[in-house]
Amino acid sequence: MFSDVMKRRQDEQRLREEGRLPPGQSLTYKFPVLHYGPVPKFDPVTWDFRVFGEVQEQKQWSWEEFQKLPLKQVRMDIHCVTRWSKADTEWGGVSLRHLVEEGIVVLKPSARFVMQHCEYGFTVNIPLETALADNFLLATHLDGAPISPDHGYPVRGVIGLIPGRPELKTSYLWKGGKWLRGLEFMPQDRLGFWEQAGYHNEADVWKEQRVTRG
Ligand SMILES: Nc1nc2c(c(=O)[nH]1)N[C@H]1C(S)=C(S)[C@@H](COP(=O)(O)O)O[C@H]1N2
Ligand SMILES: [Mo]
Repeated sequence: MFSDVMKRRQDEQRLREEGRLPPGQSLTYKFPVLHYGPVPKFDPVTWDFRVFGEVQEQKQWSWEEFQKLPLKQVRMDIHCVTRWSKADTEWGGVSLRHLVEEGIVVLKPSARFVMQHCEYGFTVNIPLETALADNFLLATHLDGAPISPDHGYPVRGVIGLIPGRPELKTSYLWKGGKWLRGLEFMPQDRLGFWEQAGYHNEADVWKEQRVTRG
């Protein structure tokens, strides 16, 4: 409808003025679903979350244990490489930064990159700095409700733009793995699933780092 188009244009204009709409992006009020392969079934009995690689002590949390980790809320705008953006999404979940600060996860000095390991062997790589930033969350909730199955239930990595924090690098949403089952801390970078397929390794939304070979 005409008024919907007008509202979107106004919101886009406002976000642009606030420095919240990266180049080539347009606003949506929906939440599109994008991934490779089927949506996995969740079994709370067999599900676990592993923390391994360059850590002092490996972890293997059951779903019950994972739910007891300290919770954090983060309000972010999310930006998809397919050119839609969604403003003011409220995520709840576990902050890796917080786990490290609390000594729940102790990293070795050699840890420099993180591989997110998801169901079916899907992987996404990010630098440690990105994984430890305030705008990366191991999210279980969106806008107060558990994440829906097609958006990654029960846990997904999510990365977005925190308004007023321009110093934080913002990556496209694909840098958050849905149906996340573990984090591997690595001394060197390795490419994840989409990165091997030609998606840009850095994925900075302001630099429009969408694909490696354009
Ligand atoms: N496990 C898994 N996570 C994934 C993907 C995938 O194929 N498998 N695709 C990524 C891509 S390309 C995008 S754009 C976002 C989309 O997240 P959404 O479906 O919640 O919008 O998920 C990312 N996480
Ligand atoms: Mo994507």
